[in-house]
Amino acid sequence: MTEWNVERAATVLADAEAGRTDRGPLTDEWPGLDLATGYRIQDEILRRKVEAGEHIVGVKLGLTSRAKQQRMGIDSPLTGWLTDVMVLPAGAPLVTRELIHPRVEPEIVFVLGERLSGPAVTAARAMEAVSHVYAGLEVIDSRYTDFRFSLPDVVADNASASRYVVGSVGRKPSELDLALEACLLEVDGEVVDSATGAAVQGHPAEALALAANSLARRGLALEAGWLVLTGGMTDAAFTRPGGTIAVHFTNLGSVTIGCE
Ligand code: 0L1
Ligand code: MG
Repeated sequence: MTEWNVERAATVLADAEAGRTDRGPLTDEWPGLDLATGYRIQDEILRRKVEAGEHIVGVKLGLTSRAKQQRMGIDSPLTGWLTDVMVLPAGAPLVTRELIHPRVEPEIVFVLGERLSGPAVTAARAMEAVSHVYAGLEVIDSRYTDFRFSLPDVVADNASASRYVVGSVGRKPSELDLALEACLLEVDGEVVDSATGAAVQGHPAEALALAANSLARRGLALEAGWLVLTGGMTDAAFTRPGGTIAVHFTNLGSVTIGCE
């Protein structure tokens, strides 16, 4: 039997993504997989993507809201990497056959005007680093069958990252009360869920601080110009070819994804 290690796990997950095939969680076969090793696998997959020409454009948080934690059965937030290849330009279709089983969730997105480096970053300090706030839709596509995973599994799988769309309305953080910023999630024109920014760790700034402090434990920081997806505000919506998923925010505008 082949031993599990970081390189092998990275290859298995990268192959699943490239081949659009899901698989069982790593921990079914590697019960000793811990959180720190999960992040080493995540970083190894990123290293290979960068070597292949992708550029890091930011970070995503996952499982920052109660809705997401309850749905996935995991109560710890996590971080993952965003690259330029994951961007879905506004108006471009989501081609579902290019992915495994994509789901879509509404997010509040920060663009950083300055570097943000932990430890001990507070929500107030985190917001000072934010240049603009946007609406977003994240497309998640776990490489694990039925999105069944433990925390080390989903960390290794880059927090199920797949695609994301950022809205066109950028607001200065001082113009908004982000805890009260509300969104409606629509599937095929019907409202299926709603939330306010308070769903994300009480305030999305807390999620941003969490990302900076979590990266600092690995000797990393959030860089100026990066995007930060602060985590799904509601449960994720299922996609289907021909379907449309939209989010409408109070002040941040709307974002729509049409699925093919
Ligand atoms: O697949 C998942 O739901 C885990 C990633 C979490 C995404 C999020 O909460 O934004
Ligand atoms: Mg998300």
